[in-house]
Amino acid sequence: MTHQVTLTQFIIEQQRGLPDASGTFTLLLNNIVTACKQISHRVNCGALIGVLGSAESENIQGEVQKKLDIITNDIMVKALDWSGSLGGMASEEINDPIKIPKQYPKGKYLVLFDPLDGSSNIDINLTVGTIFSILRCREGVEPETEDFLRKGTEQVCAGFVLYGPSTMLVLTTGNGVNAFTLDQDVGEFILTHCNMKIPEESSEFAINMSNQRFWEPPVKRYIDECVAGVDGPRGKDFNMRWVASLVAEVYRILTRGGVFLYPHDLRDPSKPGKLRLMYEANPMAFIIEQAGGLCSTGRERILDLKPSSIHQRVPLILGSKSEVERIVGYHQQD
Ligand code: FBP
Repeated sequence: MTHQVTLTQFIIEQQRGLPDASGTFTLLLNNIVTACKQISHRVNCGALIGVLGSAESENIQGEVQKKLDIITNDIMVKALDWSGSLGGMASEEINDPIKIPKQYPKGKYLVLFDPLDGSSNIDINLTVGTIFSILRCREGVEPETEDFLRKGTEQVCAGFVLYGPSTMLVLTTGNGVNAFTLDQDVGEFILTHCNMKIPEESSEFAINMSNQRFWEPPVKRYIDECVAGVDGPRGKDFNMRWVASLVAEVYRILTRGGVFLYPHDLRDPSKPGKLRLMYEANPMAFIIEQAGGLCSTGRERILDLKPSSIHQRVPLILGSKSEVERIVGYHQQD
Protein backbone atom coordinates (compact mmCIF):
# COMPACT_ATOMS: atom_id res chain seq x y z
CA MET A 1 0.00 0.00 0.00
CA THR A 2 1.37 3.44 -0.95
CA HIS A 3 2.40 5.59 2.02
CA GLN A 4 -0.50 7.84 3.01
CA VAL A 5 0.53 11.38 4.00
CA THR A 6 -1.52 12.70 6.91
CA LEU A 7 -2.36 16.40 7.25
CA THR A 8 -0.13 16.63 10.35
CA GLN A 9 2.87 15.19 8.47
CA PHE A 10 2.14 17.46 5.48
CA ILE A 11 2.03 20.63 7.65
CA ILE A 12 5.11 19.71 9.71
CA GLU A 13 7.09 19.05 6.52
CA GLN A 14 5.93 22.41 5.08
CA GLN A 15 6.85 24.21 8.33
CA ARG A 16 10.33 22.62 8.36
CA GLY A 17 11.21 24.93 5.46
CA LEU A 18 10.39 28.05 7.49
CA PRO A 19 13.23 29.37 9.70
CA ASP A 20 10.94 31.08 12.27
CA ALA A 21 8.41 28.25 12.53
CA SER A 22 7.67 27.68 16.24
CA GLY A 23 4.97 25.00 15.97
CA THR A 24 2.26 27.50 16.98
CA PHE A 25 0.77 27.51 13.47
CA THR A 26 0.77 23.69 13.34
CA LEU A 27 -1.01 23.59 16.73
CA LEU A 28 -3.58 26.16 15.56
CA LEU A 29 -4.35 24.27 12.35
CA ASN A 30 -4.54 21.02 14.29
CA ASN A 31 -7.14 22.57 16.61
CA ILE A 32 -9.20 23.91 13.71
CA VAL A 33 -9.16 20.43 12.17
CA THR A 34 -10.18 18.81 15.48
CA ALA A 35 -13.17 21.19 15.64
CA CYS A 36 -14.13 20.29 12.06
CA LYS A 37 -13.98 16.56 12.84
CA GLN A 38 -16.42 17.18 15.72
CA ILE A 39 -18.64 19.24 13.40
CA SER A 40 -18.48 16.50 10.74
CA HIS A 41 -19.81 14.03 13.31
CA ARG A 42 -22.67 16.33 14.41
CA VAL A 43 -23.67 17.14 10.82
CA ASN A 44 -23.50 13.47 9.88
CA CYS A 45 -25.71 12.41 12.83
CA GLY A 46 -28.26 15.14 12.08
CA ALA A 47 -31.78 14.08 13.17
CA LEU A 48 -30.35 11.20 15.22
CA ILE A 49 -29.12 13.75 17.77
CA GLY A 50 -31.81 16.38 17.23
CA VAL A 51 -29.56 19.07 15.73
CA LEU A 52 -31.62 19.85 12.62
CA GLY A 53 -34.00 22.79 12.28
CA SER A 54 -34.01 26.41 13.39
CA ALA A 55 -32.84 27.84 16.69
CA GLU A 56 -35.54 30.55 16.68
CA SER A 57 -32.79 33.21 17.07
CA GLU A 58 -31.20 35.68 14.63
CA ASN A 59 -27.51 36.44 14.02
CA ILE A 60 -25.96 39.86 13.37
CA GLN A 61 -26.81 39.42 9.70
CA GLY A 62 -30.51 39.31 10.54
CA GLU A 63 -30.62 35.65 9.45
CA VAL A 64 -32.63 33.09 11.42
CA GLN A 65 -29.98 30.80 12.85
CA LYS A 66 -30.05 27.05 12.47
CA LYS A 67 -29.39 25.01 15.64
CA LEU A 68 -26.18 23.84 13.93
CA ASP A 69 -25.07 27.43 13.25
CA ILE A 70 -24.86 27.92 17.03
CA ILE A 71 -23.51 24.42 17.83
CA THR A 72 -20.74 24.66 15.20
CA ASN A 73 -19.81 28.18 16.34
CA ASP A 74 -19.43 26.95 19.94
CA ILE A 75 -17.35 23.96 18.82
CA MET A 76 -14.94 26.26 16.94
CA VAL A 77 -14.59 28.72 19.84
CA LYS A 78 -14.07 25.98 22.46
CA ALA A 79 -11.48 24.17 20.28
CA LEU A 80 -9.44 27.35 19.73
CA ASP A 81 -9.66 29.71 22.73
CA TRP A 82 -7.38 27.73 25.13
CA SER A 83 -4.48 27.03 22.73
CA GLY A 84 -2.26 30.08 23.28
CA SER A 85 -1.89 30.46 19.49
CA LEU A 86 -4.61 33.10 19.10
CA GLY A 87 -4.94 36.79 19.92
CA GLY A 88 -8.64 36.68 19.00
CA MET A 89 -11.35 35.28 16.69
CA ALA A 90 -14.28 36.51 14.60
CA SER A 91 -17.29 34.47 13.53
CA GLU A 92 -20.21 34.93 11.13
CA GLU A 93 -22.52 34.11 14.04
CA ILE A 94 -21.12 36.64 16.56
CA ASN A 95 -21.41 40.42 16.25
CA ASP A 96 -18.08 41.52 17.76
CA PRO A 97 -14.59 39.93 17.76
CA ILE A 98 -14.40 37.00 20.23
CA LYS A 99 -11.91 37.65 23.04
CA ILE A 100 -9.54 35.01 24.42
CA PRO A 101 -10.63 34.26 28.03
CA LYS A 102 -8.29 35.81 30.63
CA GLN A 103 -7.11 32.41 31.94
CA TYR A 104 -5.54 31.56 28.59
CA PRO A 105 -2.38 33.04 27.00
CA LYS A 106 -2.76 35.13 23.84
CA GLY A 107 -0.91 34.22 20.68
CA LYS A 108 0.22 35.65 17.35
CA TYR A 109 -2.67 34.68 15.08
CA LEU A 110 -6.27 35.76 14.41
CA VAL A 111 -8.88 33.37 12.97
CA LEU A 112 -12.03 34.48 11.15
CA PHE A 113 -14.55 31.76 10.32
CA ASP A 114 -17.97 30.85 8.94
CA PRO A 115 -18.72 27.84 11.17
CA LEU A 116 -21.47 26.45 8.90
CA ASP A 117 -21.54 27.65 5.33
CA GLY A 118 -24.58 26.77 3.24
CA SER A 119 -26.71 26.33 6.35
CA SER A 120 -29.92 26.66 4.31
CA ASN A 121 -29.02 23.17 3.02
CA ILE A 122 -28.56 21.44 6.37
CA ASP A 123 -32.19 20.29 6.78
CA ILE A 124 -32.25 18.90 3.24
CA ASN A 125 -29.06 16.90 3.74
CA LEU A 126 -26.97 18.73 1.13
CA THR A 127 -23.27 19.56 1.37
CA VAL A 128 -22.37 22.26 3.91
CA GLY A 129 -19.00 23.39 5.21
CA THR A 130 -16.75 25.43 7.50
CA ILE A 131 -14.60 28.25 6.05
CA PHE A 132 -11.61 29.84 7.85
CA SER A 133 -9.01 32.57 7.29
CA ILE A 134 -5.85 33.04 9.39
CA LEU A 135 -4.05 36.38 9.86
CA ARG A 136 -1.03 37.35 12.00
CA CYS A 137 -1.54 39.71 14.94
CA ARG A 138 0.56 41.58 17.51
CA GLU A 139 1.49 38.95 20.13
CA GLY A 140 0.15 39.13 23.68
CA VAL A 141 -2.10 42.16 23.17
CA GLU A 142 -5.92 42.39 23.13
CA PRO A 143 -6.68 42.89 19.43
CA GLU A 144 -9.07 45.69 18.41
CA THR A 145 -11.58 45.31 15.58
CA GLU A 146 -9.05 47.26 13.43
CA ASP A 147 -6.53 44.41 13.85
CA PHE A 148 -8.92 42.09 11.97
CA LEU A 149 -9.64 44.49 9.09
CA ARG A 150 -6.67 43.48 6.94
CA LYS A 151 -6.53 42.92 3.19
CA GLY A 152 -6.92 39.35 1.95
CA THR A 153 -3.33 39.51 0.65
CA GLU A 154 -2.21 39.42 4.33
CA GLN A 155 -3.76 35.98 4.99
CA VAL A 156 -1.16 33.36 6.05
CA CYS A 157 -3.57 30.48 5.53
CA ALA A 158 -7.10 29.83 4.25
CA GLY A 159 -9.17 26.69 4.11
CA PHE A 160 -12.57 25.11 4.08
CA VAL A 161 -13.97 21.76 5.14
CA LEU A 162 -16.72 20.13 3.11
CA TYR A 163 -19.26 17.97 4.95
CA GLY A 164 -20.51 16.01 1.96
CA PRO A 165 -20.40 12.38 0.77
CA SER A 166 -16.81 12.60 2.03
CA THR A 167 -15.52 15.04 4.58
CA MET A 168 -12.72 16.94 2.89
CA LEU A 169 -10.32 19.75 3.85
CA VAL A 170 -9.05 22.15 1.17
CA LEU A 171 -6.07 24.22 2.29
CA THR A 172 -3.53 26.83 1.17
CA THR A 173 -0.66 28.49 3.04
CA GLY A 174 0.45 30.31 -0.11
CA ASN A 175 2.23 27.29 -1.68
CA GLY A 176 -0.56 25.98 -3.90
CA VAL A 177 -3.79 24.22 -2.95
CA ASN A 178 -4.02 20.71 -1.51
CA ALA A 179 -7.03 18.66 -0.44
CA PHE A 180 -7.31 15.98 2.21
CA THR A 181 -10.01 13.35 2.73
CA LEU A 182 -11.05 12.35 6.25
CA ASP A 183 -10.47 8.63 6.87
CA GLN A 184 -13.37 8.12 9.29
CA ASP A 185 -11.89 4.82 10.57
CA VAL A 186 -8.55 6.38 11.52
CA GLY A 187 -9.90 9.88 12.20
CA GLU A 188 -7.10 11.42 10.13
CA PHE A 189 -7.18 13.72 7.11
CA ILE A 190 -5.15 12.03 4.35
CA LEU A 191 -3.60 13.95 1.41
CA THR A 192 -5.64 12.88 -1.67
CA HIS A 193 -5.51 15.86 -4.08
CA CYS A 194 -2.09 17.49 -4.56
CA ASN A 195 -1.51 20.93 -6.04
CA MET A 196 -5.02 21.41 -7.44
CA LYS A 197 -5.21 23.62 -10.57
CA ILE A 198 -8.42 25.15 -11.99
CA PRO A 199 -8.85 24.53 -15.74
CA GLU A 200 -8.46 27.94 -17.50
CA GLU A 201 -11.29 27.32 -19.93
CA SER A 202 -14.75 26.27 -18.79
CA SER A 203 -18.36 26.05 -19.92
CA GLU A 204 -20.15 25.90 -16.59
CA PHE A 205 -21.56 28.81 -14.60
CA ALA A 206 -23.21 29.05 -11.17
CA ILE A 207 -25.53 31.91 -10.18
CA ASN A 208 -28.89 32.20 -8.40
CA MET A 209 -31.02 32.90 -11.48
CA SER A 210 -33.98 33.99 -9.34
CA ASN A 211 -32.10 37.27 -8.68
CA GLN A 212 -31.75 38.06 -12.41
CA ARG A 213 -33.92 41.23 -12.27
CA PHE A 214 -31.51 42.76 -9.72
CA TRP A 215 -28.29 42.15 -11.71
CA GLU A 216 -26.24 44.91 -13.35
CA PRO A 217 -25.97 44.95 -17.19
CA PRO A 218 -22.46 43.35 -17.37
CA VAL A 219 -23.67 40.26 -15.46
CA LYS A 220 -26.95 40.12 -17.42
CA ARG A 221 -24.89 40.23 -20.66
CA TYR A 222 -22.50 37.46 -19.52
CA ILE A 223 -25.29 35.09 -18.39
CA ASP A 224 -27.44 35.83 -21.47
CA GLU A 225 -24.49 34.90 -23.70
CA CYS A 226 -23.91 31.65 -21.76
CA VAL A 227 -27.60 30.74 -21.98
CA ALA A 228 -27.63 31.58 -25.72
CA GLY A 229 -25.18 28.71 -26.16
CA VAL A 230 -23.70 27.57 -29.50
CA ASP A 231 -26.01 29.85 -31.53
CA GLY A 232 -24.97 32.88 -29.45
CA PRO A 233 -21.81 35.07 -29.41
CA ARG A 234 -19.91 32.47 -27.30
CA GLY A 235 -20.41 29.79 -29.99
CA LYS A 236 -20.56 27.01 -27.37
CA ASP A 237 -23.12 25.54 -24.96
CA PHE A 238 -22.84 26.18 -21.23
CA ASN A 239 -24.12 24.13 -18.29
CA MET A 240 -25.51 25.64 -15.08
CA ARG A 241 -25.22 24.59 -11.44
CA TRP A 242 -26.45 26.17 -8.15
CA VAL A 243 -25.94 24.25 -4.89
CA ALA A 244 -26.52 27.25 -2.56
CA SER A 245 -23.39 26.20 -0.65
CA LEU A 246 -20.32 28.30 -1.48
CA VAL A 247 -18.00 25.49 -0.28
CA ALA A 248 -19.57 23.01 -2.72
CA GLU A 249 -19.46 25.50 -5.62
CA VAL A 250 -15.77 26.28 -5.00
CA TYR A 251 -14.80 22.61 -4.66
CA ARG A 252 -16.57 21.83 -7.99
CA ILE A 253 -14.66 24.69 -9.65
CA LEU A 254 -11.33 23.50 -8.16
CA THR A 255 -12.09 20.05 -9.56
CA ARG A 256 -13.48 20.77 -13.05
CA GLY A 257 -13.42 24.55 -13.59
CA GLY A 258 -16.29 26.95 -14.04
CA VAL A 259 -17.36 30.33 -12.71
CA PHE A 260 -19.41 31.28 -9.64
CA LEU A 261 -21.21 34.62 -9.34
CA TYR A 262 -23.00 36.22 -6.40
CA PRO A 263 -22.84 39.65 -8.03
CA HIS A 264 -23.64 43.20 -7.06
CA ASP A 265 -27.34 43.32 -6.39
CA LEU A 266 -29.42 46.46 -7.15
CA ARG A 267 -32.08 45.35 -4.65
CA ASP A 268 -30.58 47.13 -1.61
CA PRO A 269 -27.68 49.55 -2.26
CA SER A 270 -26.60 49.18 1.41
CA LYS A 271 -25.87 45.52 0.64
CA PRO A 272 -23.44 45.46 -2.31
CA GLY A 273 -23.64 41.65 -2.25
CA LYS A 274 -24.74 38.68 -0.14
CA LEU A 275 -21.46 37.04 0.79
CA ARG A 276 -19.11 38.29 3.53
CA LEU A 277 -15.59 39.51 2.71
CA MET A 278 -13.67 38.43 5.83
CA TYR A 279 -14.71 34.79 6.25
CA GLU A 280 -16.20 33.82 2.86
CA ALA A 281 -14.76 35.89 -0.03
CA ASN A 282 -11.17 36.44 1.23
CA PRO A 283 -10.37 32.80 2.13
CA MET A 284 -11.99 31.53 -1.10
CA ALA A 285 -10.10 34.17 -3.14
CA PHE A 286 -6.75 33.06 -1.64
CA ILE A 287 -7.53 29.41 -2.50
CA ILE A 288 -8.86 30.17 -6.01
CA GLU A 289 -5.86 32.35 -6.93
CA GLN A 290 -3.42 29.76 -5.54
CA ALA A 291 -5.11 27.23 -7.87
CA GLY A 292 -4.64 29.50 -10.91
CA GLY A 293 -8.10 31.09 -10.97
CA LEU A 294 -9.27 34.67 -10.41
CA CYS A 295 -11.56 36.30 -7.83
CA SER A 296 -13.15 39.74 -8.27
CA THR A 297 -16.06 41.98 -7.31
CA GLY A 298 -16.42 42.55 -11.06
CA ARG A 299 -14.50 45.77 -10.67
CA GLU A 300 -11.77 45.01 -8.05
CA ARG A 301 -9.55 42.06 -7.03
CA ILE A 302 -11.11 40.68 -3.83
CA LEU A 303 -7.72 40.21 -2.09
CA ASP A 304 -6.86 43.92 -2.59
CA LEU A 305 -10.02 45.22 -0.88
CA LYS A 306 -9.38 47.23 2.33
CA PRO A 307 -12.05 45.88 4.73
CA SER A 308 -14.29 48.38 6.55
CA SER A 309 -16.10 46.00 8.93
CA ILE A 310 -15.96 42.38 10.15
CA HIS A 311 -19.31 41.44 8.54
CA GLN A 312 -18.89 43.51 5.37
CA ARG A 313 -20.65 42.08 2.27
CA VAL A 314 -19.13 42.13 -1.22
CA PRO A 315 -20.07 41.04 -4.75
CA LEU A 316 -18.20 37.80 -5.50
CA ILE A 317 -17.17 36.46 -8.92
CA LEU A 318 -14.63 33.62 -8.94
CA GLY A 319 -13.35 30.71 -10.97
CA SER A 320 -11.67 29.91 -14.29
CA LYS A 321 -9.31 32.71 -15.35
CA SER A 322 -10.66 33.34 -18.85
CA GLU A 323 -14.30 33.53 -17.70
CA VAL A 324 -13.62 35.91 -14.78
CA GLU A 325 -11.46 38.08 -17.09
CA ARG A 326 -14.38 38.22 -19.56
CA ILE A 327 -16.87 39.27 -16.83
CA VAL A 328 -14.44 41.94 -15.49
CA GLY A 329 -13.98 43.14 -19.09
CA TYR A 330 -17.76 43.55 -19.46
CA HIS A 331 -17.79 45.68 -16.25
CA GLN A 332 -15.00 47.87 -17.67
CA GLN A 333 -16.95 48.35 -20.92
CA ASP A 334 -20.12 49.25 -18.97
P1 FBP B 1 -24.23 31.02 4.99
O1 FBP B 1 -25.03 29.78 4.90
O2 FBP B 1 -22.98 30.88 5.73
O3 FBP B 1 -25.03 32.20 5.43
O4 FBP B 1 -23.69 31.28 3.47
C1 FBP B 1 -24.26 31.91 2.53
C2 FBP B 1 -24.69 30.99 1.40
O5 FBP B 1 -25.45 29.93 1.86
C3 FBP B 1 -23.55 30.47 0.52
O6 FBP B 1 -22.99 29.29 0.96
C4 FBP B 1 -24.26 30.26 -0.83
O7 FBP B 1 -23.39 30.39 -1.92
C5 FBP B 1 -25.32 31.35 -0.82
O8 FBP B 1 -25.48 31.79 0.53
C6 FBP B 1 -26.65 30.86 -1.32
O9 FBP B 1 -27.48 31.96 -1.47
P2 FBP B 1 -29.00 31.82 -1.93
O10 FBP B 1 -29.73 31.28 -0.77
O11 FBP B 1 -29.39 33.22 -2.30
O12 FBP B 1 -29.05 30.92 -3.10
